[in-house]
Amino acid sequence: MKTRAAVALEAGKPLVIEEVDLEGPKAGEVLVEIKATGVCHTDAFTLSGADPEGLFPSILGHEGAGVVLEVGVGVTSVQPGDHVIPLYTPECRQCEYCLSGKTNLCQAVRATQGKGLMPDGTSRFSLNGRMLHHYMGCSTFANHTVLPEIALAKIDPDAPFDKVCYVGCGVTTGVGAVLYTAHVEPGANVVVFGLGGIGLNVIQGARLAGADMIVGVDLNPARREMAERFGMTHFVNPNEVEGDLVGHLVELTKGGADYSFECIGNVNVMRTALECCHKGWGVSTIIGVAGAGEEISTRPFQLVTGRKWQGTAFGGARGRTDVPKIVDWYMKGKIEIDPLITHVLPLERINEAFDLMHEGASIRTVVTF
Ligand code: NAD
Ligand code: DAO
Ligand code: ZN
Repeated sequence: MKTRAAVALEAGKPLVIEEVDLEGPKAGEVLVEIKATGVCHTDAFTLSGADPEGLFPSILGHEGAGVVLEVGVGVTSVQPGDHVIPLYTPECRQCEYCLSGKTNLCQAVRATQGKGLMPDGTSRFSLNGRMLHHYMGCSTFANHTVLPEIALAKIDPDAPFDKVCYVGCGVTTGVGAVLYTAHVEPGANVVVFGLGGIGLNVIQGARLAGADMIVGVDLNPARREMAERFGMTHFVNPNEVEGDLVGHLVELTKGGADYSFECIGNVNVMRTALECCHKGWGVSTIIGVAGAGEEISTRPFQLVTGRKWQGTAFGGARGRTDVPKIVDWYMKGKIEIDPLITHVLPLERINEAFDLMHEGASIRTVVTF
C-alpha cells in the first residue's frame, strides 16, 4: 500500500513529506493506522546526526497512537479495530529479560530493531524502490506502520489519540521512573532536574506517589507555573542560587533528597542530582540521555556513604502491561496530559514541531494525520 510519511532522508535536513510504499504485515506483525504522534527530543537527536546509531533514510517517530487495520499470521493479542500504542520497548513475556521480572528491557527484537529492521531482517517501508529504515521499532511519523505484535499495547478505545500518544514515551517515562524504577514512597522528598516534557511527568508521578516535598530545578523560569500545576512545591533556578547548588538543595530538603531525577541529559547536572541526595539512603535516577561519548563522574565516597545511582528506560514500564493502565489513569483523571500538549500540527507542518522544541517554546507538539 501507499501511505503518507515524513521521511528523514539524511541527517541535519528537514523531514520531507512523501507517499511511501508499505508492505503488509508478515507473521507476528500488525499493520497500524497512526492517528497522532508526539515529537520527542530523541527524534530530534537522531535527525540532527548526533545519534551514533541513527540510520538514514528512515521514518522517525516513536510516540504514537492508532488503530489496528490488519494482523499477520499467528497474531492473537490484537485484532483489527483495536486501539493501540506502539512500544519502542516491547514486552514479549518470554525472553530471559521479561521472565526475570527485574527489567523492562525485553530483548526479543532488540538486534533487528537497532538496525532499523523488522524481526525478519527486512524493512516494510520503501521510497521509489529504495529501502527506508524503521525507527525504534515504531516509525510513527507515517500514517501507517507495521510493528511486531509484542510492540503494541492495547488501550481503552475511548482514549483520545491526540492526547494518549504521549503515553508512548514522555508520560510513561516520567511517571514510570517514579513508580516503577525509584518506587518513591508517600512522604518522600523529591528533587527533579529539568522541567520539560519528561520532568513535568516525573513531578506528577511524585504527586501520585504521595511525595511530600517536590522540588523542581530549571534554568527556565517559565516552566515554574506548569510545574506547580503538576505538583511541584518548591522551585529552584540555579542561576538565582548564590554559591553551591548541592548545598542549597541539601539545606532546602533538610538533609538531602530521598529521590532525585535527572531529566535533561547533562552529565554535570547528573552529578549534582546524585550529590544532593540524602546521605545513607538517597537514590538518584538518570532519565536524560547524554550526548555520544559523554561520561558521568563523582567521588566514589558519595556511593560509599549510601547514595545510589541508577538509570531508567521508558520509566521501567513493561509496555503491554503498564501502558494500558497509564492510559486508564489519564481517563480517570489520576494524571493530566492535556496541558502538556502545547501545540498540535498536521503532518505537513511536522518540521515546525522541531523548531518549537529547539526554541523551548513547546512542551510537547502532537502531529495529527
Ligand atoms: P526538554 O528539553 O523538554 O526539558 C529539559 C528541561 O531542562 C528544560 O526545561 C530546560 O530548561 C531544562 N534545563 C536545561 N539545562 C538545564 C540545567 N543545566 N539545569 C536545570 N535545568 C536545565 O527535554 P525532555 O523532552 O523533557 O527530555 C529530557 C531528557 O530525557 C532528554 O535527554 C531525553 O532524550 C531524555 N529521555 C529519556 C528517556 C528514557 O527512557 N530514559 C525517554 C525519553 C526522553
Ligand atoms: O535494550 O539495549 C536495549 C536498549 C533499549 C532502549 C531503551 C531506550 C532508552 C531511552 C532512549 C530515549 C527514548 C525516547
Ligand atoms: Zn521479552
